[in-house]
Amino acid sequence: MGVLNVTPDSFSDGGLWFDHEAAVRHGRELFAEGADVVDVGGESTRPGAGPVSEAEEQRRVLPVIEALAPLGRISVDTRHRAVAEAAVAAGATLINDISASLGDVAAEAGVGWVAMHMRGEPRTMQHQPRYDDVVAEVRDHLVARATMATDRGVREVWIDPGIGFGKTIDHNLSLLGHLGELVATGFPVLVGASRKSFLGTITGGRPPGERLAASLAAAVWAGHVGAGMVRVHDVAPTVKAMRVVGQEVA
Ligand code: HH2
Repeated sequence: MGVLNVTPDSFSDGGLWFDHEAAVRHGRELFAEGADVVDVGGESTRPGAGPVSEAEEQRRVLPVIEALAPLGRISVDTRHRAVAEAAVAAGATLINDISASLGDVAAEAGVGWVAMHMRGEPRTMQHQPRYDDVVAEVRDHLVARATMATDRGVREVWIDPGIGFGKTIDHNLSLLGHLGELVATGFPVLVGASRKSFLGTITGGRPPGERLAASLAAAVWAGHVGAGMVRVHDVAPTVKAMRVVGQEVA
């Protein structure tokens, strides 16, 4: 899954694809580089980000989705019902939902759904997040949401631990280290670790543009332990790296 942020303020690529033509060009590149899905988002959810109006979010993403949907599979990265519905009408077939609350929208629209775990909301989620057992709490929350959506008739449900969403570095590392426990639930797992700040911290304070090696390590690890999809900014190198992990041993 390639990331396409049509925002002025995303943490690693804010402003780069805010212009419509630039966004469509980048989406085409992501497909050409080997993305199976391009994830179009119009609201930054980086820690501390404030909300965007639904009208503005739609204005950002809908024309881009319309332009890219004929070229490949589009997901819409939103936590807002009206945006998700309009995005599906514009051609998206997967709702990437960081609030894990739009399962009924996916059911009604007959599209796939990603349920991501987030503790709190973006503006405040990094204020001292606490868990007794982060892996069990995230897993149980996601399985409950995913089961509810399956019962409502959503046929494609992904679960995602929500790396960096209300989590410390240790929480992120525990979730990655125990990703197998999410895989064992039987729901396909999506992981988004690309360029996130814990990778910068671990590698000595690198800014987002210098986190490729760390991002590839996280993607390769996730694929190795059974994640079915990784959400990344750097599609071409990730596709190459994942191809190495995906080789069968004779
Ligand atoms: N992370 C981000 C946004 N959407 N969706 C899923 N399913 N999983 C994730 O880990 C995830 C996500 C945050 O990254 P990004 O879109 O690059 O930044 P921003 O929120 O600043 O636009």
